[in-house]
Amino acid sequence: MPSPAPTPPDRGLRRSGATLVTGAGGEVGHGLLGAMHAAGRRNIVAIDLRGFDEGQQALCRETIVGDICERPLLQRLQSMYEITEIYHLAALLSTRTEFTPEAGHEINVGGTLKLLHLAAAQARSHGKRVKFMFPSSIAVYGLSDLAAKERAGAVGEDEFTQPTTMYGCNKLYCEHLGRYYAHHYRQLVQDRMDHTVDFRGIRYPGLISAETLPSGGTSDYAAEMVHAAAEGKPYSCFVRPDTRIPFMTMPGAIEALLVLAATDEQRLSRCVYNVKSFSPSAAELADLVGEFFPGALITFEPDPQRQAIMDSWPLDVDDSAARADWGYQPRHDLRSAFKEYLVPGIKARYKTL
Ligand code: AKB
Repeated sequence: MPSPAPTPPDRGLRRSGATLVTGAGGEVGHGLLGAMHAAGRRNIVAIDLRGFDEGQQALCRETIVGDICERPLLQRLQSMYEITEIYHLAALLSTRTEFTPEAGHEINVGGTLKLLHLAAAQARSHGKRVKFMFPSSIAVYGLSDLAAKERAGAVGEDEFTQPTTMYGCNKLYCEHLGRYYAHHYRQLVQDRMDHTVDFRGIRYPGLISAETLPSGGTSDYAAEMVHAAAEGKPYSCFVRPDTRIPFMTMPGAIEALLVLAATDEQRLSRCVYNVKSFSPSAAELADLVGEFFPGALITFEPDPQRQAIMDSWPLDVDDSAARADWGYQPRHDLRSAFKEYLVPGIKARYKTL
């Protein structure tokens, strides 16, 4: 369904100030809209290919069901709003992208490029820099085999960036695109406006949400395990019990994004940061699920292809730069993630006693 033709602004009317959130109906978007509204923000324009429920609509100035790759939609945003912040969450995750790599590239890279261009055009039209918040991923890392993964331990932002998935390639390239728009965009033209975009990214580990079900990620086994237990359903885990990668809870992920966004740019030594909270094995996750949901029935039937992706992602990440530059602190450790967030949240969602 093509978006409506752009509505030209009336003469004399100013465009409304706005923060744009793409992929707002997804896992991160769901929590981000709530956190922004709770913080008193009333200028959110939310876009998603999927519809929005009434609760989400109540949190936003406007909700738009549309494709960020469609030019008419981008032109309408340009004519209607003075956008000073963009949270670009729209993406096809690692597992889903492997079935349609070219489509994944179109969405993940094409969409990001169009939004970076919108940010630069907005900055030139209203004269203020546009803050562009970008959720990158541990998928940008590629360890050659399990021995290399063990040896590497907690990897730093500039190590092992040889992704083995299209999604990881997309995220890594978009980090470079963001850096280009922030520091080198149109560097040879005379009428260049310096630094139109303030690009900031976080390389998220696996994310576990109590409020939403994961969709299309290779790290989804952690959240799927917990949700299945809460519904009283058996769960067949698609990775080995010894599989270990970094994770964090959704509230921790959203808090980190908002803290980074609010940090004075002078304090930042880099565009993109690692963050993490805990790095459990799949077996340790299953044990905790069994402790909090005694009837949980979890088995392990590794899918060799998805296991290979997991084995290329790091055991852990070094988040010292985030801690030093903008005071990042994990919101939960593994046990408090279950006790304080996941178990009460998921029991409320499924009304499990
Ligand atoms: C995925 O599993 O693809 C994502 C990610 C780690 O970026 N959740």
